[in-house]
Amino acid sequence: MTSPSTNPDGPLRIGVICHPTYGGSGVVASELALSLAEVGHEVHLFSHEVPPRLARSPGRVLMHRAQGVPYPLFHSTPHDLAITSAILDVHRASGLDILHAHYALPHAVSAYLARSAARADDPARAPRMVTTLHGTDITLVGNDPSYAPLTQFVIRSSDAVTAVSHWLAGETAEKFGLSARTHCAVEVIHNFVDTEWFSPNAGASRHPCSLRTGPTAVHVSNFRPVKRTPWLVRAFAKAVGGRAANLVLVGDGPDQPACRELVRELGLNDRVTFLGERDALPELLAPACVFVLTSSSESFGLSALEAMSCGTPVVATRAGGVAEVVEHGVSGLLSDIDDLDGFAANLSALLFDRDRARTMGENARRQAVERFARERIVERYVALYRCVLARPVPVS
Ligand code: GMT
Repeated sequence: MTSPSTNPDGPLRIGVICHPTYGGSGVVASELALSLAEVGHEVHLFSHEVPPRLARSPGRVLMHRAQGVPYPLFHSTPHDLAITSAILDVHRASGLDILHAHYALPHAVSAYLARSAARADDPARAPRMVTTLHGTDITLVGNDPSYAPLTQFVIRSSDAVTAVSHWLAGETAEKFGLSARTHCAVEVIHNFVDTEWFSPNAGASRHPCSLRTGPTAVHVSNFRPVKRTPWLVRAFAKAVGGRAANLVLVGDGPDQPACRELVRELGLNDRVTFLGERDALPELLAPACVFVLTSSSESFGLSALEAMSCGTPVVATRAGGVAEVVEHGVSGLLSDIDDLDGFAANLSALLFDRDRARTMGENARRQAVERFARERIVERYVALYRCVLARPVPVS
């Protein structure tokens, strides 16, 4: 493969670093890696496990599962150091042009270390470092005093920084004191969806609620407190008020036991289904009447976009960047974060007015295709990589 210095439009060698857990940042990173490989770039993905979206695909991404070795002196095995070593190994063997870290911690730290080591070997060959901020790496974890100085340092040290929404870019600038004058500006590149895979035609025959009466709402998340799934169960109970309707909860995480208990308490056992973690998302999203999201903070809401792409309208709280994805009154209905009555009224409106839900679902699909289709957004990342590579080699 020729280097970008000899062919500025040629294929790039890209290292993507991400979390392998069920969660938006790992999904975006895996889908991006697969899309980049599909158009001819050489893509390496570094993580301590194979991310589920990569595992289900035959795409030509070179997976490096770096786990490190346990040692009695370590409290826990430092995967991030093993990942850094794996990146360096690949770079020394075949050369990497770009390291793309998804979620600031610890991946931007690994990218920074690998870039520093590569610069010590040969500054002209060292990869450039792009960091994509996803959400809680800025709003909760990265901003915690125990990590904030390092988060700020790696963001400022990146060759380019992107955020998945304007809202998150604003939060980053405010919390970490970035100024376009002294540091690279945070570029907003919204998340994307594969509109062919997440399609309104995704099979409905085996949907878990196909044997039940009444319309169905679906929610997908990792059940962390920020998703407020118990709040969702309460809002659902209020929205249906004893009428026949169903709630399907997909995913797993810390708040799932509390949700199960609440469902029992509210007598909703026949109406709420816990499916756990699933890969067959289009088949679960497309037949639903409405997708629900009740987060207290949400930088983008990838699962809402995937539902929209399936032609399913969204009822959500107006948290963070959600309003950049869901247009109130057009592709769904939004309410204030603590307005349980408002959320329940919106949910009730779309569950029990099929014509309104259908119209909003059609709008949602159209907006997903027009604004968030995979190909166009992936091109923006490639343009950013090329822009970063066109800059002179840094002196230090
Ligand atoms: O930041 C997180 O909470 C983790 C991350 C993930 O890996 O699930 O989610 C964030 O990144 C997604 C992909 O960019 C966004 O769609 C989610 O809105 C965002 N989550 C939050 O902001 C809570």
